[in-house]
Amino acid sequence: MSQKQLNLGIVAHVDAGKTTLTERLLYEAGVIDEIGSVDAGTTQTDTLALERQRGITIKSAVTSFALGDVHVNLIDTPGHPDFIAEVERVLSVLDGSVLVISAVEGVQPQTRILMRALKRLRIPTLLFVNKIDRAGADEDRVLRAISERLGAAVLPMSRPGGLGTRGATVTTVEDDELMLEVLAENDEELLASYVEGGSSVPHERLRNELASQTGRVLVHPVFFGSALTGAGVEPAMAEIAELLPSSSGDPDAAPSASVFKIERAPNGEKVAYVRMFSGTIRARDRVGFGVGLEAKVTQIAVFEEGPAVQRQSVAPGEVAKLWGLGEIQIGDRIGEARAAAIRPQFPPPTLESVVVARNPDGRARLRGALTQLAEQDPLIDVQQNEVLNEDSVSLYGEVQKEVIESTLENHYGLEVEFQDPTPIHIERPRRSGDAIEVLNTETNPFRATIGLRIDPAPANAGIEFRLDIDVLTAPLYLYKTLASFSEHMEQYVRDTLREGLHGWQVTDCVVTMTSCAYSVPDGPPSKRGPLSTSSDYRKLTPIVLMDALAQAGTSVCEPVVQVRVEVPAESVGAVIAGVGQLGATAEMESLRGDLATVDTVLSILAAQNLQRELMRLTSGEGVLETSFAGYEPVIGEQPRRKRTTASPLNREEYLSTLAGRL
Ligand SMILES: Nc1nc2c(ncn2[C@@H]2O[C@H](COP(=O)(O)OP(=O)(O)OP(=O)(O)O)[C@@H](O)[C@H]2O)c(=O)[nH]1
Ligand SMILES: [Mg+2]
Repeated sequence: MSQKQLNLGIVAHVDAGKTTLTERLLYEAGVIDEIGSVDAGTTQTDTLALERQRGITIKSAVTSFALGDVHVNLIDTPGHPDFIAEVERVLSVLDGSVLVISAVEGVQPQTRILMRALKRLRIPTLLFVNKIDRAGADEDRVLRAISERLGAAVLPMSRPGGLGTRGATVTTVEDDELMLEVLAENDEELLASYVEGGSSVPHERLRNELASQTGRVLVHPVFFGSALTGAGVEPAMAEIAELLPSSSGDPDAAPSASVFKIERAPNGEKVAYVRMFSGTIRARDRVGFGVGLEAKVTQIAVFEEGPAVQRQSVAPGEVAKLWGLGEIQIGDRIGEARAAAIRPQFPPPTLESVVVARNPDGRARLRGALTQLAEQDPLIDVQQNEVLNEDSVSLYGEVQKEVIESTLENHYGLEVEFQDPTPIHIERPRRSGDAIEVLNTETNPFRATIGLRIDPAPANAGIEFRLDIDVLTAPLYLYKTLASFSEHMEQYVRDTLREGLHGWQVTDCVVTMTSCAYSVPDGPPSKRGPLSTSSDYRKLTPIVLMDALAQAGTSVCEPVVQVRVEVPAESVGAVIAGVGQLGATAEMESLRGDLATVDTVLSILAAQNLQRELMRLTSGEGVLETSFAGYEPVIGEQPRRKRTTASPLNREEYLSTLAGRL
């Protein structure tokens, strides 16, 4: 009898009004009696002290309400690009979303980035055009921008009146003709009716088709409103349950759930937020997750009306907080072997910065604190350099840096200093390379045979691991199944590739295991089993893989951004010359009236330089917009990053650090 569940994300560019809309929805649904405000720091979902001070959302937050017979888990997400990683993880657990667009600021670069991801992941999405009460709100401009810049087929479901005034209102559009026109694009039968004049299509048929096409992400219904005054929110809310598909699953199936958020309880205990896909988890159940890990769930809280409440079990479709899973990580699947590496939807952080504790005894505590932060946000990616005795974190930008800084100060009592951020490079193999270490030979200190080949893969392919060995040679007595052996080997490979020939992450490659053997005792078959242990495979993999990589060679690539500058027409020449001085070429993309746009691709640092120069070149009139455009090989000298671990290429040193660690 599991209830219909709708896991609904609210996403948008920064300041579009997501948190205000969340508050308004909770109020309309009767969950809260009084509306909190972002500006007074009293909302249900911006609960962190830092969020309240700054008036921006930093972490995604879950709340819930009932919409008729559908139970909605609403996830309010941050809009600032520095916190895109939070959105990334939420996307994988959604049944539908509301994309908020400001009627004043309109479609922003971040809106386009989000829409692209929603379409790719096929997440049905309603659009809410917010802030119709603010001066400068414009209906036609926003609708045009949505279809032109978002490339989305839209169907206006409501229409604003008194735009730009506090008293702005919304009327519901009941236009079957318009609905038919939009829906006919994707339906042969409706197209035929449309061509014939269309009067014969019943309203019911159109409504069903609208829900179906919304569910298939072919159409995006658009609502106007003001989260602040409440205008237009009720009609939009009614349609959320009607047009977005809710989910249900088999409560008796094997449990399957996905972890999208980790938090520390006040007592320091780890709390995992999961969305259940199927099955049931009960308090005191043992569950499996990650690579071969298992633990007992000690406590469960489920979102019913507003915040989470303690319960004994969690059913399919529900979102829950689970206690007791000490080693669980964001992105883990419960009850299933680890999900095939999920492709990231958004760009990775491109900068990193060394963090130094000002407190004299701070280093060890700083490490502990950074490790906890990285657990809640895996993209922070802490690098602990034993050789240089320093720690660095990866960063999206200035705001994220400030947030980490104040969190360290307020939660951990640590004053820190960030050194100037530097770009994070990657390495790609240049050619194929292979290597092998054979059991019982002089060069091989471990009890295993491993052969590995590394081949270059296309840009953005990530790392792929394959087994190409005779099943009989795999140490199944250690790993139980071939799949589990493959999963563990893949982990060893990924760990090794974190630092390539020049110290950067190696990516865009396929690694194939070509040879394998384990050690059996000499002499007649005895009761003693084989001698190889999993640690032999774990420790030998880096030696073989780095040998193969050294043969392949790598090219170091730097992050580049697509840059678009909007400048007064008379500055175009100066800007193009300025880009030229940075070693790149620029083109004038368009000229509209007195405003020109100039496009170019630059390294992160060059883009920052251009940003600074722009002030001077355009007398403060220029606007620069950047978006991540991938990695380009560095010409000439290859930048290095100091390794944080001993290089397996230097076998003696590698083995002696391994020995030291034991
Ligand atoms: N006039 C007007 N102001 C609004 C409306 N909705 C939100 N605001 C204001 O816009 C500002 C940002 O609102 P938030 O709800 O924090 O926006 P957000 O999208 O959650 O922002 P982030 O989470 O930081 O990305 C606040 O000052 C709100 O009071 C609206 O409909 N009309
Ligand atoms: Mg917010």
